[in-house]
Amino acid sequence: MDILGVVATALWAMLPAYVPNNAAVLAGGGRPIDGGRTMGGRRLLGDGKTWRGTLAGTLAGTALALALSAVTPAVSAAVGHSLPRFPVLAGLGLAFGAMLGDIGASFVKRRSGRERGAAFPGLDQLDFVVGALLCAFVLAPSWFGRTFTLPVVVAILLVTPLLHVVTNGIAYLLGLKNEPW
Ligand code: CTP
Ligand code: K
Ligand code: MG
Repeated sequence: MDILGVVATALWAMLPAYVPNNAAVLAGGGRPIDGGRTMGGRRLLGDGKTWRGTLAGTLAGTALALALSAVTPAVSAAVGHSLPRFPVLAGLGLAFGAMLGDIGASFVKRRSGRERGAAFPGLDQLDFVVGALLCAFVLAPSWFGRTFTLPVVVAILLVTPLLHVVTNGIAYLLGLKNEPW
């Protein structure tokens, strides 16, 4: 596969993992997952990780995966590359995994003394990628093996931080997010 095909596959396959965090920003609020509990004097996760945001993000990413599957042949023809469809478990794994990765990062941030909203460069940009890939591997191993070849994974790791910075910057400028990360 040429480099454009690799990048197109990387972006396409990760769309169901890119959307959940943004959906959570729009839908978030309500009861925090940690219920206010603390560990070592600091919140377990913090008020930024809620049940509603997590559910909304997971549903949005899974729904997007199903919608993308319906238009895969048309988009593949348009871009001239054979893009993958998303089995339900692959979409669910990518979406829920993205949320889990983000939640895991908040756990790490709180343990390292960072308050809600504090930046953790590197972790902020890749937490959801690691979570999404791990979860997709667990829930849809054969789809994972077919889709995420080594070059595709490398492309994801290179392109995602860039996309993350741009989309979060836009969300911040639109007043949707309190911090641009
Ligand atoms: N959000 C949510 N549930 C999630 C993830 C995000 O409700 N599982 C919402 C919250 O309103 C959160 C906002 O999306 O404040 C932005 O998400 P994020 O930047 O991940 O959270 P932060 O508030 O910055 O908190 P943290 O420092 O823990 O990342
Ligand atoms: K985050
Ligand atoms: Mg944040």
